[in-house]
Amino acid sequence: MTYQGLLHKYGHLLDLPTHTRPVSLLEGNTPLIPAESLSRQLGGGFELFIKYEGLNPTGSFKDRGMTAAVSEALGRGAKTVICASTGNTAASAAAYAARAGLKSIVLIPQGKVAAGKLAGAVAYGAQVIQIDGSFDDALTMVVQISDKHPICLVNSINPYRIEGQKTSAFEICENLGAAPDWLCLPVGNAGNITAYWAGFKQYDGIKATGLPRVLGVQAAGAAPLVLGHPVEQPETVATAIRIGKPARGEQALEAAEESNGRIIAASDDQILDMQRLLAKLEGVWVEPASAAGLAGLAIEIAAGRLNPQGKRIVAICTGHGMKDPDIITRDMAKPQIVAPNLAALEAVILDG
Ligand code: AN7
Repeated sequence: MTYQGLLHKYGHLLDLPTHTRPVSLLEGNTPLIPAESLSRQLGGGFELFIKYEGLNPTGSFKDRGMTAAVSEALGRGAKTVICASTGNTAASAAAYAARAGLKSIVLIPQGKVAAGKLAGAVAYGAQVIQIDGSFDDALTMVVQISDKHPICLVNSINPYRIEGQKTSAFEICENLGAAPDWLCLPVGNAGNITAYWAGFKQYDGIKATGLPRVLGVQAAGAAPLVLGHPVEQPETVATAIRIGKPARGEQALEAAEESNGRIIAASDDQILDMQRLLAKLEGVWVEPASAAGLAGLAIEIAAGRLNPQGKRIVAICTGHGMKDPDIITRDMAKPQIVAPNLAALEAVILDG
């Protein structure tokens, strides 16, 4: 049977109200790509898979939660959805709202949103508002306005977002036949780590697939869950996770503790090194935030704190590299310019 999207496939496992009216872009069903070269580079002796969430319709995992949240909002009779966003949530909310015939409003931190994300929100017809402040300021504002006016909040505070995002855990268990030993993923506002943990627990309850240990990774300049206190001025090249007061921080800490895992920080250099390594070794180009989970894995293996031998590890790569092309191109040398003839081409590509 042809694939009809996440609510069609997994709706019976999600806690959604009966008024929900499915709005889908056939999100989910993303590939779990074996990463043998990267596994070898990290010392070898273990199975590593990349869950490539950048292949969702708007280029990030946010589409899993957004199909659920916008479907519920539409069924309830909402006319407008709103979110604060570092970019990916904005693009996703705008796309699903467009498909549902709803108005979307997105609040983004000024000047800190990757080009591909902002362009997406504009293309899908959102009202885009830049806040002279951080993501955390923007989130406070959308919570306040949706309390006061009939505007539906679609940040991951919205419980249906979490319901939709559980589906990735279900897919991993189905693909592998069991939960992996470790799951590594980036942590920003902490909705995704919360959703994975809930999803793995639920699936284990149904099919006894076991549970992974969870390694959550924040950017060092935006690591409130590692530091144990909010970060007033978060700063990182991984703008998607430039978040100082995660809405679901408590649940993220619980997921780490219950799973016998942990939340750690990776520096911007470690994140960017992993972004390049993944692209060069595996042909998988992700945005910086999406490389954070793998960067954290590399840190833990190198420090001897995580022994991967004989283990099966899944890294969640949350968003596509094309969302943030500037990161790659800003430091590169301009491509060589060659005269339009064979001899000139031979001169630059043949050795000696
Ligand atoms: C690529 O779009 O918060 O821990 O406003 O875009 O569930 O927040 C994005 C977050 C990881 C962190 N990877 O997930 C937003 C936003 C990418 C992201 C995260 C985000 P959460």
